Amino acid sequence: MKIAMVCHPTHGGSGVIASELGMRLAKRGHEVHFVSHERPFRLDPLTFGVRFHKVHVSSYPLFRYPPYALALANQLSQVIQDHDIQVIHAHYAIPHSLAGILARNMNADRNVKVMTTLHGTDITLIGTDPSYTDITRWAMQESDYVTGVSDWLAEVTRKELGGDLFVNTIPNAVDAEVFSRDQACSELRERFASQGELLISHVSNFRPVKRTKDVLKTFALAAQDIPARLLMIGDGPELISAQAEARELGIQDRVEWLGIIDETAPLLAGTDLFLLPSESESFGLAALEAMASGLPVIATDSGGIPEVVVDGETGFLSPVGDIESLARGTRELLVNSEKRNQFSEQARQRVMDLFRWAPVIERYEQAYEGLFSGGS
Ligand code: GMT
Repeated sequence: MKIAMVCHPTHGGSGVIASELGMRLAKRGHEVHFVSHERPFRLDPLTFGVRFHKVHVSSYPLFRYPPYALALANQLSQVIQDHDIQVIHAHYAIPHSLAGILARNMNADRNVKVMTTLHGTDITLIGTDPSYTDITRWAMQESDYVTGVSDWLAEVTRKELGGDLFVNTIPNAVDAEVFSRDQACSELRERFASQGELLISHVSNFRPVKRTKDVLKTFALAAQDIPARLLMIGDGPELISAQAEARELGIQDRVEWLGIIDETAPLLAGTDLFLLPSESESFGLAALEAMASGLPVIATDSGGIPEVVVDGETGFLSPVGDIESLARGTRELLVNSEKRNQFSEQARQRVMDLFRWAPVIERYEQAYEGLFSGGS
């Protein structure tokens, strides 16, 4: 098939999923055209069958807000015509799905379909913002097919936008060869932890929804008398206040701020435990990558996280903001290496059973085919 993939190119789970999906579809013989304002960071532009089309947004002085959605729709329309695109697969509702619908309608003489994959904040934050609610609902109704990355997200979407909306869950997946204990780099581990020290990791974009300060508070309480260090991977609006929090908690010497890292796999695999105390996650791709790397995950019992992390089996889940509970689980796995290893194996096994790419790709392929046979 000829597919136009639209996603956010910056660091974030939806761009990762779109890139990994697109490259795999290309390896299976499809022609995949990525359309965005930058090349998505996980997209290898040399992948056979993959093309990247950059969206140019002109900044005319009259435009206080350059109309990216329109430039995207225009570029999509050109790609449809130049490459006989059959499916526009939009990751994230606004503006991608909307631009896809515009481009489809601009080419009404062609049989182009729009599939939208919802990733979470496009519904929970943007879709519930009164400035965007009606247009998000309309974009979902006008999409030819809508998928969501967890049952929780599908349910929330129906609740927020209308009970009659059909949202099929196709979960996220992870490359279990790239994210694997086998990728652990001992030099990297030694750089951050001395002999006998344990390493806890956290990866996010440090936005309020990630509750970055809870990572620090949990670490401070759980590891107050345990030799352990914390690796903070990522960057975002809460970085400065989180660094201030680390100083206030007196743990600044035990925390490494590593900034954005494109390839986290060798680093993650060299750590022992992963923290994700988010306010909400529709899925929690960071947790899935950690589990594939053999890390038990300490997370919150929020959103779609329980569909990924099993409490008492692959990690521990706590109520949002409950630092004592988060710290209790963290501490238990820090002091009990037997349990840590058992959870590590179970985490990896859960990924292998439920979240490998091969079956997920097949489900997307079936959905694409169904768009034309009426049976998706
Ligand atoms: O929230 C983010 O950090 C970015 C956002 C995105 O669009 O990249 O993440 C959402 O999509 C990911 C991939 O499906 C999910 O794993 C994340 O849970 C989801 N984030 C939230 O729901 C907060």
